[in-house]
Amino acid sequence: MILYGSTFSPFVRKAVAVAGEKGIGLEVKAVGIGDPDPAFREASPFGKMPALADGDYRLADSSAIVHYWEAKFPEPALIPADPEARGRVVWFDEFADTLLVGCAGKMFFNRVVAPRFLKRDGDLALADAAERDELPPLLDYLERVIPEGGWLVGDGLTLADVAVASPLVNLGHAGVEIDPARYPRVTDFAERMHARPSFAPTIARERGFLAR
Ligand SMILES: N[C@@H](CCC(=O)N[C@@H](CS)C(=O)NCC(=O)O)C(=O)O
Repeated sequence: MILYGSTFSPFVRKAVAVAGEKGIGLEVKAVGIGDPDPAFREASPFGKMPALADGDYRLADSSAIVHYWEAKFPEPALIPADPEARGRVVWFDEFADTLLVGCAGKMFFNRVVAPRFLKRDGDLALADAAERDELPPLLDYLERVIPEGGWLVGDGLTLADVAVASPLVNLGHAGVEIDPARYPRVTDFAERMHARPSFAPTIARERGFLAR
């Protein structure tokens, strides 16, 4: 099974981590933003990553891919059957993909992607404003909903945890230090999630690349 994308994308990293948690064998084929690779374009009609090729089957969008895997590889379950729990998991996946990535992306794109990958200046004022004004309410919210030492939904790991943990990696790449005194639960959650085998090697590779 081939996943097209770069794990610097929080959506791609989320999919890779879900595959890791489920023990799904994945070949990650690196493609960049706007990549013309025909196989990637066939799997992703609008050129967005990640995209999947599984035999003859093609699918784009991290959430669509995760739901496909959940149906195809039900164990371990990352999307609960219980209606209320499932609704909450979908909420956190959406929260992460829209609000959290939208905010973290302003810092990550302008401080990292633009200068490092696109060889042009980023809008640092926009990044600083996002860190100052947009990020605190999102972290305040997470601090309220993450149970101490626990998971976002129910008693075990779900897609909610993976989806929220992924853009927190991009914040770190963008030089954001989450204050452990103000956000003890978010800090502990991020440390626990990013130490998991489904995240740790990816993060180490990304940090190694950025340190070059
Ligand atoms: N909702 C999509 C979002 C995918 C997405 O926007 N990926 C970005 C990278 S972080 C991308 O491919 N951007 C390239 C573009 O918009 O052309 C998902 O969950 O996969």
